Amino acid sequence: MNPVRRLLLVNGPNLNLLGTREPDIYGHETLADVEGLVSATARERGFDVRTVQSNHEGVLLDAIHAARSDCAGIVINPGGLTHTSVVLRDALSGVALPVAEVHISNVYERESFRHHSYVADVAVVHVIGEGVAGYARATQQLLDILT
Ligand code: CA2
Repeated sequence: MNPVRRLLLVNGPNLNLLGTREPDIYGHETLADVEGLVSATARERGFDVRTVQSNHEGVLLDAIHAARSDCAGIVINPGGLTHTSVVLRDALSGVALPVAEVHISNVYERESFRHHSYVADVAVVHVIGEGVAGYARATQQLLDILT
């Protein structure tokens, strides 16, 4: 078992807008609520959580690279980068940590350009379309693998 008891929570572009617009798709909870939920879920299992949200791809890549030295796994909602970003996928596969992919909405019931994820096959956990609560389930499933 990895002795490191920390997770990295990554939220991609535009997720800082959670709770402010499009509540019919993304609900009323804010990014702070998401970060609090994941932190509380992890704390119950003795893990702490480092959070990052950015609208800049390189910032996300740097945070993922840094996790290699002091995190045991990554919970990520890559936002729209899910459907476009080979470099994000390469960063996740490069650090070789277990990854949980979360989407608040059911991307498979939305536009066809949301049906493909570059992250899906480098993730070991996938929670799609369960709202913000899906972050807690993804965290639990990742911790089940790690502990
Ligand atoms: O359902 C998800 O969690 C998504 O990752 C959210 C992304 C979208 O591009 C993916 O296809 C699915 C978009 C995040 C934008 O979040 C907003 C939240 C509130 C208001 C506006 C945007």
